[in-house]
Amino acid sequence: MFYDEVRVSLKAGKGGDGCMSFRREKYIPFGGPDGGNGGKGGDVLIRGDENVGDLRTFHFKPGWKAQTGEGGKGKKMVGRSGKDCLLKLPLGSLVINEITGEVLAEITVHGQEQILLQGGGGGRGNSTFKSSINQAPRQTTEGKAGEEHDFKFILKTIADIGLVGFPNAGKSSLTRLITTATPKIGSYPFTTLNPSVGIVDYPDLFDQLKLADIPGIIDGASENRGLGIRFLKHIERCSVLLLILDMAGIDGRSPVDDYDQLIHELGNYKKDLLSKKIFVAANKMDEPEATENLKTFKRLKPEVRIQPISCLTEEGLEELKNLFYKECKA
Ligand SMILES: Nc1nc2c(ncn2[C@@H]2O[C@H](COP(=O)(O)OP(=O)(O)OP(=O)(O)O)[C@@H](O)[C@H]2O)c(=O)[nH]1
Ligand SMILES: [Mg+2]
Repeated sequence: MFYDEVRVSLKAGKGGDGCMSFRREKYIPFGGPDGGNGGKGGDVLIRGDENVGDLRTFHFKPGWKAQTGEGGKGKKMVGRSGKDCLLKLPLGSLVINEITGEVLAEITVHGQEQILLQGGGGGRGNSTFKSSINQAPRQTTEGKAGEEHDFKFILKTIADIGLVGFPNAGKSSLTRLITTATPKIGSYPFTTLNPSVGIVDYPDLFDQLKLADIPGIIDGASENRGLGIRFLKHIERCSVLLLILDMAGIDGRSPVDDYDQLIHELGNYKKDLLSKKIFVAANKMDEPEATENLKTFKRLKPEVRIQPISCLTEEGLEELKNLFYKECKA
C-alpha cells in the first residue's frame, strides 16, 4: 500500500507551571521569594525528508504530541523546555486545515522546516511577582496550554513529466527504459498499483528530470472508477504530461478513442491539467497494425504532437528524451 492522504491530530506541549518557593538558608532570616518560571511547551514541527516515501507513519499513528515544559524550581531556576515533536514528511506533502481546507504548508525541499503548532508559554514563578509593596508574594501562574489542531496531510508527487495512459499502454515499460526506476511490467491491466518517480539522466548536460509513472486510468477514472482519481493528483505538479497510447490497439482499443478518453478524464478531474504541455507517445510501433493506426491518428488529430516509440525495439526513445528536455527547460 501507498499512503498519500492521512488525517492527524496534533498537540503542542503545555508550558510548565511557575514555582512557588522562598529562599531558606542559614543566617538569612527573610530569604525572598525564589520560585522560577515554568519552561515552554514543545512545538510541533514538520520537516521535509527525501528518505520518506509516503505518509504511512501517520496512517498507523495519527495522534502526535509535543512534551510539556518542566515546572519552575526554587533558586529562580526556570524549568526546561518541553521537547519538540518533529514530523518527517515526504517531499511533495501539503498540510491542510481539516476544517477550512486552507493549505498551511507545502513541503518541497529536503530539510525544509516549519512550525505547525506553538507550545504554550511557561507559567510565572512567585519570584516574578515581588514588588515594593509585596515582598513575599505567594502568587504563581500555570503554564499555558499548547496549540492543538487536526490536519490533513496530502502527498502530491513532485516530477517534471507525468505519464498517463490506459492500463497496458506501456507506461512502466517506458519508465524502466528511460529512467532509473524499475516498476513492474505485466501483460495484465493494473500492474502498477502505486506511483513511482524515476530520474531521466542527461549525462552530457549534467542534468536530470523526474518522471512519474502512475497506475493506468480508465473511462470514468475522474469519477473514481478503476483505481480512480486517487492517482491523478500525482501528476498535478508536472509541467509536461505524456499520454501513452497503445498504437497497435492490442486490447481491441482504438488509439483515437483512447486519446479522447484520456483528455476527457484529465479535464474532468481538473481543467488546469489541460493547460499543461501535453504530448502523445504512440507506443508499440513494432506491432504490424501500429503503422496504419498512426496514419489514421495523424489524419484525425493533426494538432496533436506525437512521437512514435517502441519499448520493444527502443525506437523513438532518444527523441522522446530530447523532447522532454526541451519542453521542461523551456
Ligand atoms: N509489442 C510491444 N509490447 C509492449 C511495448 N511496450 C509495452 N509492451 C507490453 O505491454 C504490456 C503492458 O506493459 P506495462 O509497461 O506494464 O504497461 P502499463 O501502462 O504500465 O500498465 P499498467 O501498469 O497496468 O497501467 C506488457 O506485456 C509489455 O511487455 C511495445 O513497445 N511493444
Ligand atoms: Mg504500469
